[in-house]
Amino acid sequence: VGSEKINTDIITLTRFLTEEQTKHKEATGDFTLLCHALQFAFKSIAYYIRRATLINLTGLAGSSNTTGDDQKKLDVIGNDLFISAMRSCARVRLLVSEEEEEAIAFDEHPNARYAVMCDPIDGSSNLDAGVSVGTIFGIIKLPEGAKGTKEDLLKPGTELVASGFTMYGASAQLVITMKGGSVNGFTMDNALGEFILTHPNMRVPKQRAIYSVNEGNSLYWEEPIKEYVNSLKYPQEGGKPYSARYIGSMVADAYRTLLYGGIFAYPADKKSPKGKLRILYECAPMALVFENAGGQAVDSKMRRMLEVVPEHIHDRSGIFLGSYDEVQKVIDTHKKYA
Ligand code: AHM
Ligand code: MG
Repeated sequence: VGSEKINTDIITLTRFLTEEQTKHKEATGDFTLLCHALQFAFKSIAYYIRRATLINLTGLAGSSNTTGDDQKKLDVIGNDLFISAMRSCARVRLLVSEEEEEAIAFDEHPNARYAVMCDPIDGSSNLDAGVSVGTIFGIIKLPEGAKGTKEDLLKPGTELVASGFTMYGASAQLVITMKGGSVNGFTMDNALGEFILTHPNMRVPKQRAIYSVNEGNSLYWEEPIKEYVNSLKYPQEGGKPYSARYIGSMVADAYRTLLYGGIFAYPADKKSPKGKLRILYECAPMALVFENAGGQAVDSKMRRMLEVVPEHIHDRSGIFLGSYDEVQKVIDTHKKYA
């Protein structure tokens, strides 16, 4: 090895969680245990995604989920892995999954204090082409005496104690943030089988000329969105137009936006007046990540995304998130129409 310096003081996710726990005197270790279970779910989903083509897991599973999408075999596996990890850690009372019509109540753990919201494999239309997909999660703490009913879940994102996502890309990248805390990014080291802290205290750049939106929907867009996107493409007085980047996996588009800056949008439109992405397990968890990284996230009515309260667990919303200044431009354009 010679003069090469080897870092022997590696911060794994496990170590990071332990250190976080010791910062909170009142902590019971329940949250840490729950995060360990999450970590296992991410590792195992990452493993199956990597093996998918080899062990014939791509393609449809022959069933439909609540919103009528065709389910992929991997959607089913990811969902099952996630549910079983959450059940077995015995710290989760309620679980909402994109793939399950009803919230799952773990009645065998009546005293568990947490509820988890997740999209086990988001962006799964990309799976067969080997394009990045991800898992999104949000965690809330149930109040003392909560009965563990659906109503306990219909809370705004301001109630999240933690959220984040894992992107299964060239490597598996885990981003996690806690309420009022910083955003930290970990990279899976397959040889060690550990997530390593590689991106401490992530900050989204204040601005960047990149926009990320499915422009195929522009026929259905409302006027303010049309004006805003046009202003990026046809800037005034010789300004440079923005670059377009759209992967079609929210996790991958959001991860790039977090690192490089810019804006990611999935607006509500005439075809989908409520938007496409789900509040509890897509919009709110991402909004907490971006706010804690110094960015902004708003819905199609330009309300702070974290304050939007769903009426049903699978409710959707329009969303704009990313660099502070880029999201501000959307807000300012909408003000002219108010
Ligand atoms: P999914 O949860 O069914 O995978 O759908 C969510 C995905 C997001 O990852 C992505 O941002 C968006 O849907 C892409 O939608 P579209 O194909 O309409 O551009
Ligand atoms: Mg999804």
